[in-house]
Amino acid sequence: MKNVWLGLTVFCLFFIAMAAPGMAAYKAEYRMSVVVEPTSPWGQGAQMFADLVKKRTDGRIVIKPYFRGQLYAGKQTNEFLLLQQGVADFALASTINWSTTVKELNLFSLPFLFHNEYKAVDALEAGEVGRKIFRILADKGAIALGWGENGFREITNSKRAIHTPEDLQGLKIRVVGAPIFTDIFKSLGADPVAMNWGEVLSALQSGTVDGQENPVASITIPYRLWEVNKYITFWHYAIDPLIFAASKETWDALDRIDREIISKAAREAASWQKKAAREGLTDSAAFLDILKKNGMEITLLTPAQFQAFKVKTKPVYDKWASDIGIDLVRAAEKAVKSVEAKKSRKTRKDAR
Ligand code: X2X
Repeated sequence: MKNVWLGLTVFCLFFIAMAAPGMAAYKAEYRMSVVVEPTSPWGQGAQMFADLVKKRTDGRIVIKPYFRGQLYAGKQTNEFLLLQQGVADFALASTINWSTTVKELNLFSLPFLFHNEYKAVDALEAGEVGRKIFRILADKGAIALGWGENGFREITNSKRAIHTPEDLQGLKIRVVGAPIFTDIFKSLGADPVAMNWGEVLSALQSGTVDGQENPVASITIPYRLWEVNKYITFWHYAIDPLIFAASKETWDALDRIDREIISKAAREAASWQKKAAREGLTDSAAFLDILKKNGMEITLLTPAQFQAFKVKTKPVYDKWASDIGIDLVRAAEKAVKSVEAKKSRKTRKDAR
């Protein structure tokens, strides 16, 4: 009997010793970086992820979203560094804000590449391109857990309706501090001003800038941009995917079961978040109504008008394509073509 007790005690001590390093490494609070307010689908997706993790780990892991970019103190393009350094444990981040550190992410900002083809975006994220991007992120210190979305970025301004590149001449347009955006707006004859999101509303109010570009469901509506900008043009010129991610440092200190719980919660929150961001897409009447009721003047481009913007920005596209990596760009172009081909086959079939 004595030997049995001794054996059990040794076994328990061994077990505690094995478990202790992992347990000891757990933090009382895990910090999650979010650029925007809690009220947008982006913010709500982050909160949903945090809530699911807390519930399913029985409170072992408490993730606190720090909204409005509180963790990076001003410079949103520094967000990836926070994950690399473990200052942020998690993030639900725009690919744009990380694109200055991870150049391949500029793929999604290539002007007019996706042009409203959400299915091509989904196919890319779920396929080899998505996996390659996740591997690149892991090599740089961030474990990607799922794709969310900010949405297609549409342009608003306070001066005039934009139908052609000429309408953009001389307009001061706020852009994120990622150089591809400065290149795009310069090529269109506008005057791009790089600025952090936290400063944009007051800059629009004071007239320091005339306009900005952001998705409707995630930004224009929750931030009530009609209070500062009367005109909006739907031109779907860039898609802005979001990525749920963990700092590698944080990830490595979690045990296997908790990692699985977190991965599953991220996938669920990502799929909810993406759907919410796409709700009532661009041309949906209900959606346009919200903007109209609030006094916005809406411009929808004809295919020929759209083409004029595409032609003007082609040199920027080509310049950035080689920087991003031609294989990634060709794969994206192929995905878009295949979605377009399917669509036109369907249109022909329906017309018969
Ligand atoms: O700064 C922006 O425009 C925003 C909120 O969309 C991003 O974080 C990329």
